Amino acid sequence: MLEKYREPLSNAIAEGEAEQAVELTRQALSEGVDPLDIIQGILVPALTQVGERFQAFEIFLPELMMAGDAAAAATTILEEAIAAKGAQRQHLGTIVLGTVAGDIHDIGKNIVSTLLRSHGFNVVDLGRDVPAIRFIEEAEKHHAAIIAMSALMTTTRPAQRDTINLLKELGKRDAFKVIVGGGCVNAEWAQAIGADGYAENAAEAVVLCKRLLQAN
Ligand code: B12
Repeated sequence: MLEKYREPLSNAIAEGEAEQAVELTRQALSEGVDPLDIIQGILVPALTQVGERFQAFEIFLPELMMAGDAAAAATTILEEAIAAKGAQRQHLGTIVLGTVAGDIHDIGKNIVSTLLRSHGFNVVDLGRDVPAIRFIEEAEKHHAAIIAMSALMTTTRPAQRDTINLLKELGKRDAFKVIVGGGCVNAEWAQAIGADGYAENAAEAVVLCKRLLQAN
């Protein structure tokens, strides 16, 4: 069933056809396709390809922005479907989540937020372009167990390290678990900056957060 939507939905995103992307997403969901399969199987590969074409100067910023908007519109529908499926009442702990300073990419961060919520976590979503100090202040304010940072660019990735270093400077490193993710992040980077964990996608982020909280 996913196959049926791969080409039309990928094209709608690549061409920045937001309405069509939303319509196709609704159709796929109504036929019982799993929202996470649409994200991982169609949305992420389509956006990866858009990114590669941008990097190769085959498309330019307006096209990148239109593709981003189309993907964000489809994601909103998918997030609603995920939330409706997993309306859990349990409270597994609080996670403060945001995209780091200087970075406005938030499609992936929003998916992580929705999935964590649907699995019973209380997520305080700080949005995008979040300074290091704000992650810490909000985590303290909300008695969070985990600080989760998304970064999509090699130029903004160091901001994840800045937050960890600031926690150390303030003598608060042990107060929170810190996890990192986003397109330009990997396990080696997470280890190098002293994060407590990394996850490649939203589903793995849920597993990671559950594991980290059990270890407490
Ligand atoms: C869409 C997009 C945009 C949209 C963003 C819209 C939005 N609301 O987010 C717009 C058009 C605004 C945009 C702008 C720019 N972009 Co852009 N963009 C992309 C693109 C094509 C897709 C990103 C995306 O949404 N992927 C899909 C989501 C679902 O994947 P994800 O974010 O990785 O998230 C998943 C996992 O990583 C994980 N995850 C995510 N966060 C977290 C957090 C935690 C804690 C955990 C555990 C897991 C986790 O779970 C998610 C779901 O599975 C990427 C290409 C790429 N390969 O990433 C370029 C890309 C990131 N952009 C790039 C660039 C250069 C820019 C601009 C600088 C362009 C410009 N000249 O202005 C600006 C930056 C502005 C800024 N200050 O941030 C470059 C970055 C290069 C680099 N230096 O590393 C990329 C890689 C394109 C490229 N190949 O050149 N962009």
